[in-house]
Amino acid sequence: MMAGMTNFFGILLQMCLFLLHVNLPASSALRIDESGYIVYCPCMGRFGNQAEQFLGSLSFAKSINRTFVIPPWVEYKPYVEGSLRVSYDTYFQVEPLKQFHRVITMEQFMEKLAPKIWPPSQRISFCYMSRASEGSNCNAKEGNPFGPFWDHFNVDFVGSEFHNPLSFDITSGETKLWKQRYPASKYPVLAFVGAPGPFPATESSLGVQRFIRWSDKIEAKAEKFIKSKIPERPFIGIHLRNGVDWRSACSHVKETPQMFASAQCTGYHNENGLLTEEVCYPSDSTVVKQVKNEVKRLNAKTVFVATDDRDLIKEMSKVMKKVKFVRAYPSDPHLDLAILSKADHYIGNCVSTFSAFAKRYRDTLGKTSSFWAFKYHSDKKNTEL
Ligand code: GFB
Repeated sequence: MMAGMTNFFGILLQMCLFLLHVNLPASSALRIDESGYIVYCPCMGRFGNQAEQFLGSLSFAKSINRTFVIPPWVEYKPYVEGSLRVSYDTYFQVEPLKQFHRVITMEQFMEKLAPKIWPPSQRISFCYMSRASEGSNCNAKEGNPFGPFWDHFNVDFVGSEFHNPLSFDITSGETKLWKQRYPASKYPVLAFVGAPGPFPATESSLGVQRFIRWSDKIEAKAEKFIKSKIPERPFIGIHLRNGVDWRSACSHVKETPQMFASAQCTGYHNENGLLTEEVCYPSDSTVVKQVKNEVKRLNAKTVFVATDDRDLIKEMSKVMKKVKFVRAYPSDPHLDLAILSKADHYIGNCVSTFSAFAKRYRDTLGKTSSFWAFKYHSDKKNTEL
């Protein structure tokens, strides 16, 4: 009797262990990639800027065949000193990225792999050239958000490596040179001071956007908002980038044919049209007129407004009395972007990288977008409209 019971419990235990094994999270079975890893701090700009460089950085990791360590987003909160780090999967899914290339989150990498393949004594920071005013050093931890970023993961660097003249341009044929100069056997981890991807994103990396998908949480939040606040469709989503920082940035437009994300409307060689101050900072009357035209064209019932500052809802309501204008409170950049990416039509700011994220996301869904005040060359048809 006793022996039978022991046997029974033994089998039960084995079954439990088997089930436990089957359900083990992927992280516990992490294999070391002999081709090496790329780690970096997204230390430049806010969300839109970091997203631009994310595209190029992931493309770069793929081109030199190293696993891409997905950094957290660096965020800044009003009236809060320093910076925050928000893990990638707070806003986006990790799984779709794996269809493009081998990836691991930085949190997992630091916890599970760094102790084995990147011990403290081997932590070298990579930069193009010295960033020190005196001596020769990447100074990877100097200033905010640099220091707090690496401190968050308990990383200190014991040396610097200047990778010039090698660049991150994946179209330049330097890929082979990176592999020759930094073989994974000697340099398992390339830890860059900043993103190893250009700003703004180049044409060659735009396709990566297809693999950047909202997390279930953000999706659900956006759907809930649309269901409760936008019951009547079609709805137009608009992005108004009109804070003081933007006004001052736009005053530099006359000095340059391209600025920030402007290639999304002008084309990379201004082949579609010209960048003007009005494109960068459209007047209120331009915004009202353009929204009115689109509302009429689409017979839109609702306009969703995302903005960093003035929503112009009062001004628009005056001339579109039957249209409902809505905005999400409290301000939530990712919720705004997710709603914009679901609108039936979108009007964005051509120069803003924040605007560009919504435009790229929509492109992957086959949805139409247009830009404030942008005039296409007469021989170019706006195929998006
Ligand atoms: O994302 P971002 O680099 O885009 O910076 P730009 C703009 C930030 O402003 C966003 C907030 O990350 C948000 O935090 N923001 C902008 C918004 N629009 C909205 C909105 O509609 N809703 C909400 N909730 N927040 C450039 C930077 O900003 O601005 C440059 O790229 C420079 O580095 C320049 O600082 C002045 O490209 O628009």
